Amino acid sequence: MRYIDLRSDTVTQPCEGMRRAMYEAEVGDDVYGEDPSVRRLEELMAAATGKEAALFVTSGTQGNLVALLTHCQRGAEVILEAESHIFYYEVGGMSALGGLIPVRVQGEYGVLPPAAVKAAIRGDNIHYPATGLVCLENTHNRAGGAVATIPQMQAVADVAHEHGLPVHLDGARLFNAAAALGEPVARVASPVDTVSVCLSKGLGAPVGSVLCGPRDFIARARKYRKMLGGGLRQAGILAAAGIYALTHNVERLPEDHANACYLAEGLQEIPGIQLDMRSVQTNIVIFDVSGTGLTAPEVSVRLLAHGVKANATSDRTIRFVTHLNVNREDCSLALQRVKEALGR
Ligand code: TLP
Repeated sequence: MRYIDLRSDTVTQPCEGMRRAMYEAEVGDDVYGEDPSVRRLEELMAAATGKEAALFVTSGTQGNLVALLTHCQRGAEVILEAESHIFYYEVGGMSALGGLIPVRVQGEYGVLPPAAVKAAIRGDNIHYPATGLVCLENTHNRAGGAVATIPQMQAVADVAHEHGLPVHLDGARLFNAAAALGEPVARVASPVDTVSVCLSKGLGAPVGSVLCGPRDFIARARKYRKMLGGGLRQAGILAAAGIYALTHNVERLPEDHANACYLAEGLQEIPGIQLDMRSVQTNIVIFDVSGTGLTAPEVSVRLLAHGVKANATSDRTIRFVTHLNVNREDCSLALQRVKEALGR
């Protein structure tokens, strides 16, 4: 049986053109700053996000951690959305390795309310830890790929900046956000000081993220990347895949969004499944299966037996993610298989 893999947009296979670009990549030792392909990727991403400089890192997790370490002193509080990836899925690295304290603020569809952010900023009191940073996430993973608009991001950034705080954006799927908003990536990133963008999600590269921000910030970040073991040598082989992704896989992102919408519309017709169409804005569909009488992990096992790979994101919810290796036909077949798996 051919599996339809909807676990994540991280599961894509590099195409032949991408593999050829990797094979042919010009390389050098990037710890010496001598890898021309890495430099080119960093220049391209800095330009795309409208930031002065950029740093190629191994993963989204490393990009966020390097950013947090560079922005904050140990013991500082970091304000982030309650269900943010940095809090939920990054192994607590900010606290374990950075000595940083997460301050979770409940968002709506992943969007932080500016007033709640303001209320979470610490005042000047000898007893308090200092607030060091405000983090945003766009698109928001656990909010079902929901998008924050530029004015929504700007409103939070204004509060942070008024209090002298920098703003970091977990932009793992920033290109999806920009595609959904119909805005240039740089405009979407304009409210924030720094942004980490993943190449290995919707863009389809096998490895890598890029952290972008002011030149002096990136110079300091380079040292933290080295500290975390992220100083790679002939990394141009990987950067070449990223350059290929940026030049070939950005314009097709709306296709993934349309496929997610198609999946969502089909899923909500299936008895026992509940879904909030308002959250379906990009390439992620999170749906509640509790009406089937099964738990989400149980449904996930049944789906696998019927040839659909998908992750449970809680006891009640399953996540489908579309990407460049699933087309409309696969989505249609996936819906058929969900019905079979649930005996509908
Ligand atoms: N997300 C992965 C899993 O970790 C859940 C996925 O399959 O969606 N920020 C956001 C918003 C992300 O969704 C992810 C990956 C990351 C950061 C971390 O990126 P990597 O996996 O490259 O460390």
